[in-house]
Amino acid sequence: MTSPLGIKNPMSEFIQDAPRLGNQYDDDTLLRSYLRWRLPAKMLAEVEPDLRRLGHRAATDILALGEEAEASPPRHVPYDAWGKRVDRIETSDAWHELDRISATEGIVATAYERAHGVHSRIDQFARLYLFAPSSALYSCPLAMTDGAARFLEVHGDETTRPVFAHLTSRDPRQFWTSGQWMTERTGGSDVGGTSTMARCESGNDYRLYGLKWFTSATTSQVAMTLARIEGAPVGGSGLSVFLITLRDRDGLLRNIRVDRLKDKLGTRALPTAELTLEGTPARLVGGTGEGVRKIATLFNVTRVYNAVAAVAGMRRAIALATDYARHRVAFGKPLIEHPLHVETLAEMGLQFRAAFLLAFRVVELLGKEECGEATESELHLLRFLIPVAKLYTAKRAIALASEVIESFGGAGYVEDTGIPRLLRDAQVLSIWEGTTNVLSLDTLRAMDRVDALGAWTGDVRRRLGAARAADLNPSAERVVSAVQRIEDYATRASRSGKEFQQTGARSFAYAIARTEAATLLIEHAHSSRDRPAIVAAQRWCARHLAPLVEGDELHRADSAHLAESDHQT
Ligand code: MFK
Repeated sequence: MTSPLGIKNPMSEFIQDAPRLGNQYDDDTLLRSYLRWRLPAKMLAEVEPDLRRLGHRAATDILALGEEAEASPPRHVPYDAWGKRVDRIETSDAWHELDRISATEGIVATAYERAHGVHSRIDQFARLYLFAPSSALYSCPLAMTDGAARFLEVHGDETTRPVFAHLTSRDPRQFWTSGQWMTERTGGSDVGGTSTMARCESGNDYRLYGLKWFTSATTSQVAMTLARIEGAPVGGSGLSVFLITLRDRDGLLRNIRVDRLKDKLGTRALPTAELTLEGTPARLVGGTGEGVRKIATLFNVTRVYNAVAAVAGMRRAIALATDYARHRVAFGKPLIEHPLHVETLAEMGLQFRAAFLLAFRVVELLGKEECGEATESELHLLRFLIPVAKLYTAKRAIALASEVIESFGGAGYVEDTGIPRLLRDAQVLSIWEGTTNVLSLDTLRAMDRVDALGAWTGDVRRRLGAARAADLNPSAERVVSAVQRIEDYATRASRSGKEFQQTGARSFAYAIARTEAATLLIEHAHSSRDRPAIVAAQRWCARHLAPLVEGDELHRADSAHLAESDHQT
């Protein structure tokens, strides 16, 4: 370009290259290394072509559909042209196509076919991991569908078997998704306060009356929800679980009014609605009462989805940032040649590795549990590590998305680059399916009646003992010390009472997450003997084993001052 004065300015011709994505399976060295480590070679040879194909689609047609769905958000049509209440939720063609693809790719079905026994969940979650970051959050209905399928598998009967078959089908004409309607106006955390009422019609057939404040994926064919049968006691134990078939043969909602769609920070392609149940027909599943305990079967699956979706989002953000850094020139050379930028990318890579291994650790345990092959100790570990993995990966995904935005400079802050979406969509991960604090307290709950902590410390020590290597031993020693600190802390906390425990619960959950991740990084490095894996284990153990919060009276009083919550009114 030449200025009016005739001076040629080379900088004005500088155009940035948009970041590009390659095959998301081939490019993901950690995923491939992990699968080589954890899967039998024969199984990997069988599933790898599917994963590679999906990795290609995640960077091509699925990515394009996700972008199209994001650009055409859902619309609520309350009335038809003649004034009849219809409550249609219109979604884009791309959203429907993502539904069909998720069926044919077996994103849910693979888990229930169990073609590879205990390893089937690894195969299935690897598919979700590739699909999720391109899918405009179609992973959300799939999470609830999988949770509902597991709930029906455990608690259902012959009348719910056809629904289970739909939820786990690979045939797009047969495939159904399920919603999970737990949140009411009283909040998404305190589910025991549910006020939806269930009136019996006959046998297990009921009608529901109430208001559901957040219902994701309202376009699903069925939904699982909680309600209190008339006369049942207050609290979570007085609730029961119900299956709703949303529409009649004409496609109209069955006594469900859509009050409005939510206007959300992110997840914009996902129809999230407020609904009023006005005598909605519903089927009681799993018997009366103990609804919170029963529906935990469902939300423990969706929490694993959350963890895998979080690490998938981290990996996508890193892929974009790394490609950009290779092309974006500043101060005379590509960003990737600037030592401080490399350091920033390396720290992101380290955070991602730790979070990835933690998420897939619970995937492995879930697979064992579902195949009836988990030991009692592994069942305790699964219960203990699900909230830990969910809360930790969610927080890391948000922090990493923010860092990646910054690594794009101003371009990362501009909507039409698509980069801000990384953060908007990540932010929900620490909110839905249980907030960080609710899940930190759930980690304590998991230790209530069984020695889950003892199961975990024993497991970590045993695994570290089996992963000895000269270049990893100093790291392993640090982890052994961290385990001891956690044990001592837990003893002090339980002697000091509930308030101490609850005050420190978040730091406790983080310490478990980081120590479990450290163990996994060491095991992975020990098995792969791969230089990045060794460095990751060493760096993680040197820097990231977390301090614990002593929640004693003085600490709590000081916190109250800082939080300004000590004002007497
Ligand atoms: C891509 C990823 C997409 C993800 C999909 C997103 C879709 C989002 C749509 C949503 O619905 S978001 C809303 C999600 N809401 C939650 O996740 C609920 C968060 N709140 C909690 O988890 C609370 O901790 C809880 C509601 C469970 C507290 O309720 P209570 O009634 O105070 O619990 P209580 O009395 O401690 O426990 C009742 C029973 O449940 C106990 O068993 P017992 O009856 O035998 O004593 C508990 O042990 C059991 N329980 C609780 N949590 C459990 C559990 N059992 C197993 N696993 C758990 N996690």
